[in-house]
Amino acid sequence: MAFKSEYLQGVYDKVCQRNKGEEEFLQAVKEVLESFEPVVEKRPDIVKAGIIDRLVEPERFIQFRVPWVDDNGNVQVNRGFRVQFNSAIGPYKGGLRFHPTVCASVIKFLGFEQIFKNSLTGLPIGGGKGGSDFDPKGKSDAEVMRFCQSFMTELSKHIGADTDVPAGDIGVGAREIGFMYGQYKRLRNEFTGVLTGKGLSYGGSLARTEATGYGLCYFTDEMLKSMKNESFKDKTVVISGSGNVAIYATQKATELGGKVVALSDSNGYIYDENGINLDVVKQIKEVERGRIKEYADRVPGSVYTEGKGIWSIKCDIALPCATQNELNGDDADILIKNGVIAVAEGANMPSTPEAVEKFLAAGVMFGPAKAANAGGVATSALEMSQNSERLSWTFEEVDAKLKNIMINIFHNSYNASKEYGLEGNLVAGANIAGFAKVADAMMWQGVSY
Ligand code: NDP
Ligand code: 2IT
Repeated sequence: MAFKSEYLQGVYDKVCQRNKGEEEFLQAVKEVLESFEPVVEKRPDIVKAGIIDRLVEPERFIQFRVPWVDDNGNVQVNRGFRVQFNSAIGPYKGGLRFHPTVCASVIKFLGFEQIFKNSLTGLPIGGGKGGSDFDPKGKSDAEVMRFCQSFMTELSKHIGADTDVPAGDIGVGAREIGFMYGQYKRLRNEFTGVLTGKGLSYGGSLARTEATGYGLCYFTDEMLKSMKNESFKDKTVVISGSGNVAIYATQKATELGGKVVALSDSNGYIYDENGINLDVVKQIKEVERGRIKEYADRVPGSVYTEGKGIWSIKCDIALPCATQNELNGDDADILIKNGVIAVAEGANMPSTPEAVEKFLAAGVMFGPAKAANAGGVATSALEMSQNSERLSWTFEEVDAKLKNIMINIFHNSYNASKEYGLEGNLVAGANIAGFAKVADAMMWQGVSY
């Protein structure tokens, strides 16, 4: 039996039965249920009300066909998804991912995690996620537009500014959000805040682009300070990925005094002992939509290495910002051997359960995704507020709110870990703190879902 509590074992067994073979989803559920061992002991009322039994089953799961025509006139078919996981504390909220690996399991794991993350922000947003197995890489702008229009034609039937508000994730940035917003408006004849991550000229929020990466560093900084009286100053930092989250994490970590020496993509990684030149990265990734390999051709002294292996670079702070399960137990061993003091997750579920266990056992400060990367969705919620008010706040206002939210998330997670006898275990702390508000709202609302 994986669980001490018979009740939790029963819940987990049922999830396994109902979602056979959905590895990522089962992994995410297992981790959360493990954190609930002390909760079910302390709160028989939660068990009796079937809150956890309901929590692991999505309120709604939508899957649809997305047909579109490529530049050669050929018909292509992709698969679209939206999971509306939990609406106890607010409208469903969560990104859309366009990547060939997207499937029901990936969307459900992301939607499930989003429930707790969104609750931790302290803002009124429920959990949702969506996407498609469409690969934007190598597609023309016109192809991306036709795909987005077809995807939104179905999705528009299920979302709305007070119902479900999608945003970006892997493969979905300003370009895709713009095309989808235009199509939603055309179909519904409504100018509302139905998506976040919008362009500034049509309702987007300042600092949303930067928010996840900045928020990750605000969280990490607070964790370093509160737990070990440390900071980013003069620390060597390794960041995986080279997309939205990685770029703005690099920017903030550098501003806070750290030296970021490596970035990666799914093909390989670059190492620059002088510290990453972010202008070059932004030109390659944001302007040219190129590969990280090109950095080494442009910056003398930097080196590109094909393959995984970024975690073999010696560092004090590691920030995985690419994708799920990108850092395994062996990577954790190397990082620990090399003296890493803190790991914080910019990506969703980037560390395998073995890796997390090793970090916690070795006393490495560990910031789990639900807490550490919540700055993106928190700022999305701030975008929703601005849209409702038909106002826009300054960059400084949004950034100050973001920082405050991240500091609160750290302390709420830390305090929950202490309250439940697991001081410093932020995995358990974030899961329990995120769950508290959702459970309370579900209790008050009766058996409605
Ligand atoms: P982007 O599409 O901007 O960048 C994704 C990066 O991750 C790219 O460098 C990409 O490399 C790499 N990557 C993607 N899939 C894989 C894979 N299977 N193996 C190795 N590398 C991969 O996405 P984001 O930066 O927005 O997202 C990164 C992570 O952060 C995701 O886990 C996302 O869920 C999470 N996140 C994002 C938020 C946001 O606001 N954008 C908020 C909170 C979390 P390549 O180009 O080779 O595919
Ligand atoms: O994983 C995430 O939190 C996101 N991709 C951001 C979601 C959002 O609604 O801004």
